Amino acid sequence: MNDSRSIVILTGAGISAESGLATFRGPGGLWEGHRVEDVCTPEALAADPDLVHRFYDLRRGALAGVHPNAAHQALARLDEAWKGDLLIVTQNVDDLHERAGARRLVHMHGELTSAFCAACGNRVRWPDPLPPGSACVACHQPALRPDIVFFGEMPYGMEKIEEALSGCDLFVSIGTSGAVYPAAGFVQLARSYGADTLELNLEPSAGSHLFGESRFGPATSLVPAWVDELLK
Ligand code: BV8
Repeated sequence: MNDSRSIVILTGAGISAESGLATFRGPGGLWEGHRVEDVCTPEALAADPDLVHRFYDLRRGALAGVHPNAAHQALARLDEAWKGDLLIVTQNVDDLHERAGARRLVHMHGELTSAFCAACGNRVRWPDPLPPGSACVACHQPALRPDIVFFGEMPYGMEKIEEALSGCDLFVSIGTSGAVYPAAGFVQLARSYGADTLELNLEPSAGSHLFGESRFGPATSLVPAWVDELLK
């Protein structure tokens, strides 16, 4: 594949698993026994703000103790070296892609290290615990919430993502179960535009049958090998 061609890469919790961050739907994937679908909703936030804020405080607090792994580092190396268009679309809310050096990156489900004001829409970097009712730095309302896209909310960057998908020659999905939309539908969109499609995952996912090629194994071995292939 010559390096003027355009690549879109979708990542999910599986790319951060070997850094020590639990996935959602795998063994041990429940957060304190909660299914992410039950905690990650506007209704849960309204009904039990302490639970939802604590769920995200726990995960934000875990970031200091984990580091990017060889898969994150390989994607950052590709981002640096690739002369064609390239976009990493992550469903993950951890900061491991950027800590590995990735630049052409979109967090479509939000970020743990950001807070969002439900009153005025202001976004602010927030690396610390975020108690319910924290005051917004812009409008001073006690309306800061985790800057996370909950179920039923519109993912971030969809225009940019759809534009990248419409022009890509290769769509690669790494470490995602294909359980959550619209991310799980990107492979069909890419195929409809004539892109080649590749899945790198620990085991077959809900969408494996939609990919031109699937490779199964841990991301820290599959992703560096794939990037080496691409850059040689
Ligand atoms: C929306 C927040 C519309 C952050 C998350 C169409 C059909 C059906 C349902 C819907 C649909 N369209 C919309 C929906 C509803 C819903 C949805 O998809 N529901 C599902 C459950 C059926 N979607 C939404 O609500 C989305 N919003 O569509 O809005 C709209 C339109 C107009 C106006 C307003 C709204 C919003 C979805 C975002 C929800 N937020 N999380 C957080 O808390 O982290 S979702 C959550 O699941 C995470 O973001 C996570 O990223 C995502 C997907 O999970 P994965 O990343 O895939 O992780 P998982 O554990 O599932 O799988 C890990 C994989 O890794 C496995 O395959 C495993 O084998 C592999 N693996 C493990 N170890 C390794 C590995 N691979 C490699 N190496 C390893 N070592």
